[in-house]
Amino acid sequence: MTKLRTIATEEAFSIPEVAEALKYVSRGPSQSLDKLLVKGIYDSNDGKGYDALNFLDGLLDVEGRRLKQMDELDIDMHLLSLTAPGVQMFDADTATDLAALANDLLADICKRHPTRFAGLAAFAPQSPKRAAKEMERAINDLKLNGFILNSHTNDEYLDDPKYWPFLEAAEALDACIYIHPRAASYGLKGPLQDYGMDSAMWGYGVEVGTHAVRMMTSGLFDKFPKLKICIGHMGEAIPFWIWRITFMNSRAQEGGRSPKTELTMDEYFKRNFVITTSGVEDHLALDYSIKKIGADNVLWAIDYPYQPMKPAVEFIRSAPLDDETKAKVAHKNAERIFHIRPLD
Ligand code: 1WB
Ligand code: MN
Repeated sequence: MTKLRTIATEEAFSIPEVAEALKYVSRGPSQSLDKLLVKGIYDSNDGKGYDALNFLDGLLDVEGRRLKQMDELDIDMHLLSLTAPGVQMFDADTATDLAALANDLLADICKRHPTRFAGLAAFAPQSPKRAAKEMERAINDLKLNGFILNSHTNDEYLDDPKYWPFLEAAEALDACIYIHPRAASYGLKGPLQDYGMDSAMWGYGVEVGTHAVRMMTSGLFDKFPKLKICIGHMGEAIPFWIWRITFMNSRAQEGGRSPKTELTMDEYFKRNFVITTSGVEDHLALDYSIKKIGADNVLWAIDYPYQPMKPAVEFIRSAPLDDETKAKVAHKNAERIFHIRPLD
């Protein structure tokens, strides 16, 4: 058997300018639930960072230890994205400028290592028209591979028409938007504030799952039928819920509580979404997701540096899948969705 190409699709990085700006956000008056995590990573005084795992070093270092570890573990590629909350906690001008800077630096990394790094471009949803322009620049000039969005912006979601200028741009560019979690929006955060539930343990999935269901139920995908959205963490539990979402949505439509849509919810989920395995190293969940939404719709990811590389690559290599299915999950779907050049 030929060697399995591995393209990891939810791999976080940052730049010093964004890290510095987030430090000031963590000291400011925002009521955002993200402050718990942002303070831990960007403004910790023990020099070690959040949970003593030193995520900040892992985020800022791309071409050094990260690449070396990729070599050691035979991981071909990281698809990099500016880590959550991205630029979405800044004012519109700062966010627009920092997104462009991060995209320039990301494009440089990808150009230096074209077979090892690809990248998702950041953009500032706070300024939708400028975001659309940055998207065009990121794809046409910088040759980046898609976009990263960290769920809500100022507690608002993509079904809000104010954001449609950049959804139109992404659709026209045939570039997928990866919706990564951040902490739950203001209205959703109440019971998630205790016991560490704000973060990846639970709150992140509730936030992005809610975002994705809003997009489907609002009828957004009738407006943007070719828009592709990627969500991580084995689809933020939606594959497991999709039968019930579909059934109950059709009842809500009949009762006039949900807008009429051209397709059913499960049809939108299969047509407009792909999912990644980030942070869910569970063969049973992988098998179920492939059977439920199709082998073309599931992509492998690590979630570095929040998850270690080694168990994630062992997870995909040892997955009980036939060779063709495994190749799709490990690299072929990523090549198709994110326009990454296949190996000759
Ligand atoms: C963690 C996980 C933190 C993720 C993150 O900060 C992200 C964590 C942005 O485990 O604390 C993630 O992407 O799963
Ligand atoms: Mn992640």
